[in-house]
Amino acid sequence: MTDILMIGPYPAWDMEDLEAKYRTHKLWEATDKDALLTGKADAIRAIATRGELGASAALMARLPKLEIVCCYGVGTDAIDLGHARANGIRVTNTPDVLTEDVADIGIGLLLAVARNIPQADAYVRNGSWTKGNMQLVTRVCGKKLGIVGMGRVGAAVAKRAAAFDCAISYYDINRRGDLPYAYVGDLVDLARDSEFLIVTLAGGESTKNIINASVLEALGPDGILVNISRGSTVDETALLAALESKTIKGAGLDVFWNEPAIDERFLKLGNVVLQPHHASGTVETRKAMGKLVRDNLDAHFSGQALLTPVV
Ligand code: 8YV
Repeated sequence: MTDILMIGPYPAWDMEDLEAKYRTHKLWEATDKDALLTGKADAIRAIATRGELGASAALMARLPKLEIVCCYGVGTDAIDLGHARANGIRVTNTPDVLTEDVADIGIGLLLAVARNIPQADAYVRNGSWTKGNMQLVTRVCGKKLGIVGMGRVGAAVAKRAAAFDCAISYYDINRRGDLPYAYVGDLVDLARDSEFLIVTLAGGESTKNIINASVLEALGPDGILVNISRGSTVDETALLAALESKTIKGAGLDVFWNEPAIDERFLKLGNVVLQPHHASGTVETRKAMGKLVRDNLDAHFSGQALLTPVV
């Protein structure tokens, strides 16, 4: 049996399949992680990781027989791709299968913040409805939406927003000639001209803190920010200040710096809706993601072409 290192758990249906075919070493369960890595260094040929857990160069360097890193997630920003490339280590991810669910949550968070859906739920549950009328909220349909990042998820968000009759503009490094939406080459300009911003960018150094104080100021006191990309794309110090001082109206956040131990200031805010990095977390999508990870592993170890190679 081939030895694989798992950085974090997968759902039971994936674990069963992996454990039937491979000798799995579970790093998250190991009381002495160092001993596990040293003891199995000459056996481990693959890493199965998750988007938010990744695989560092230091970890990969400890495994001289490592051939492949398979990521349960589309974002590979937490995997040191440079190290993988330089050392002939293949990397795969799970694109496409999660696009629609992530886009759904982008629109869901926007609706939840603008229409105060969590507050409305609390209003009914705590009996306030019997004593008066809930305060009026913000319309979503027909508004100006800026999408930050027009990749697969950005395009899927745009498709949904078009059905809400939103006027759609976007910022990206590349202009998409195949899409009908207005391209804005400057993020501050996009924020100034938008009522809502939905961030769908890939994480990594080039997008770190790209949603900064200037972007938030341009979005303005009626603006809503939604982040379904990576926590790293938003300057959280600036965001918390903007939310606390209400220089933006609100935010819907699926991702954060320091997940899952997020900044506790978020928990005290009434103008945010928070998600536990769960945009791809439907049974349907997670089954497809797990299958893609397993199919990539099986393909690699049977000498077939990888299904979704990154490196
Ligand atoms: C996570 C993600 O991988 O696709 C990505 O990049 O961040 C997510 O889908 C998911 O939470 C599984 O760990």
